[in-house]
Amino acid sequence: MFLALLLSGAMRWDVRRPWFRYGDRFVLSAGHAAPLVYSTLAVFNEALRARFERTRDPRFAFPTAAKFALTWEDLLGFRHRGGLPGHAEMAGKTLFIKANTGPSGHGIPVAAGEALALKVAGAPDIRVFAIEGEGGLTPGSAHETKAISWGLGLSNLVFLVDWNDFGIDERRHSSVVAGTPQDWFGPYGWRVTGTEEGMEWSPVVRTVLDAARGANPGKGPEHRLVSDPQGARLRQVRRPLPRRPSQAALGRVLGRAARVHGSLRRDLPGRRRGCPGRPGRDDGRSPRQTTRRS
Ligand SMILES: Cc1ncc(C[n+]2csc(CCOP(=O)(O)OP(=O)(O)O)c2C)c(N)n1
Repeated sequence: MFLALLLSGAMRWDVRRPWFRYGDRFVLSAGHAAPLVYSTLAVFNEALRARFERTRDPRFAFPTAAKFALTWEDLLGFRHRGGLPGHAEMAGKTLFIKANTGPSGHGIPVAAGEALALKVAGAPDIRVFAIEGEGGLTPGSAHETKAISWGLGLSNLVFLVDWNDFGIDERRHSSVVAGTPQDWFGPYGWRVTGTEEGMEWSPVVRTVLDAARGANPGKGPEHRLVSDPQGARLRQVRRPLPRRPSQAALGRVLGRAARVHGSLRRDLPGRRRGCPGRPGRDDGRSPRQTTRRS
């Protein structure tokens, strides 16, 4: 879903210029998925870097000497002091993410606030895309935001939900998040679209494009204040819960991962203590400033 959003053209953005003023905004409401965003940016940036090295074409060069480009070296500092934080900051190499989100559901009000600010600023064509899991829809603030978004006519807000019936617990999410996306968004006046084939590229791209650019009839000027925010749901095909690995198997996998991680970090040129890719240093602020939690 995240890749479909970035690569389908649904969202206007530029990996080289995350500060791009007229670009669409991205809020990772499912803040726990920060590693997904980090690694995706690293892959894109690596592709750019390789292309530039091959062609020397300035279109593929990082502006500002790659100061804001998150690369694979930065991934090795994930959750290490001074490195990429567990919940992303809108700073340094993660300017792409427009808010620090950690607690489930807390990105929804932020995304709505950003959408409102853009409307008030006279830039309603700039969209705000937020991604959340269905587990993040349970806080009261999510309900209040759904209601006020409709009242404020935030047609520039697109909320993507990875409705996979799965969280961090052993039981299915549907045991606490009953109903469907339509049940959760429809009564609040949101337009709900989606696909059951959440693991298939084409249906997901179609859904994301429809959510971002499909008809939104309530948007006419006469209904400005009550136009429908656009919502999308993406529902993965139901899968059986994965079998829980034994402690021994888990230990083996984690041990192997730690060894690979350790050797990669050791091999980095010019590394002493701490970790590479310090976003805080890059934007001229101390690591303490940039790793502060909200
Ligand atoms: C308020 C709050 N409580 C608990 C957590 C811990 N937590 C991290 S991820 C997660 C499950 C999220 O499930 P879902 O939103 O469905 O996302 P998915 O697992 O599908 O990515 C929980 C409960 C949290 N981040 N915030």
